[in-house]
Amino acid sequence: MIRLYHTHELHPHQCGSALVQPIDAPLGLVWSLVRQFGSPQAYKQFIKSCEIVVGDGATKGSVREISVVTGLPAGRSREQLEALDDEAHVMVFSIIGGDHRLANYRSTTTAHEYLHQGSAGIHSKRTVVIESFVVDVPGDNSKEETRSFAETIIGCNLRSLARISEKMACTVKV
Ligand code: A8S
Repeated sequence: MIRLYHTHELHPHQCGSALVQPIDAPLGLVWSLVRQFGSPQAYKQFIKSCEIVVGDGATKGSVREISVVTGLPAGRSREQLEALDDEAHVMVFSIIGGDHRLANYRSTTTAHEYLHQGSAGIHSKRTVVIESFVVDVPGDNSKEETRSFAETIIGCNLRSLARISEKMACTVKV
């Protein structure tokens, strides 16, 4: 499953990698945040606003226009939903425009549930989210710079997703 969705062929001028985020919350809850193509700001903290400009935000081909918070080397990004599978828990989107340096960016996010065996035989449902990406390396940057830039943003997004999901899971429990 992981090999199927997170193995990408890289052209010589591209880079990419995959990040893994364990979350102490059930898959259904985590997925309900990830799957909202029209509301990435629900957990992505660098996004100021998002508008669906093509489609309904749930079907392949939908396009969103996001604006980014100030302080980043970008203002806007136009992104297309390539796949949203609520059964397999897979979401793929690509960046198709904007005033930033991530050309031909494509990211795949999958979520997987596992049973955590706690002390005293207490079991809880936890989730692992994996996000991988491929992107062109701009001519004046190295692969390493481009990869670490994207990884920094994705890492922040995934930690925020974990924080919010765990908070919501906690609220539901009590
Ligand atoms: C995502 C992942 C990334 C988003 C990047 C890498 C971006 O939204 C930000 C800064 C940029 O310079 C590029 O899942 C862009 O959102 C925060 C505007 C695309």
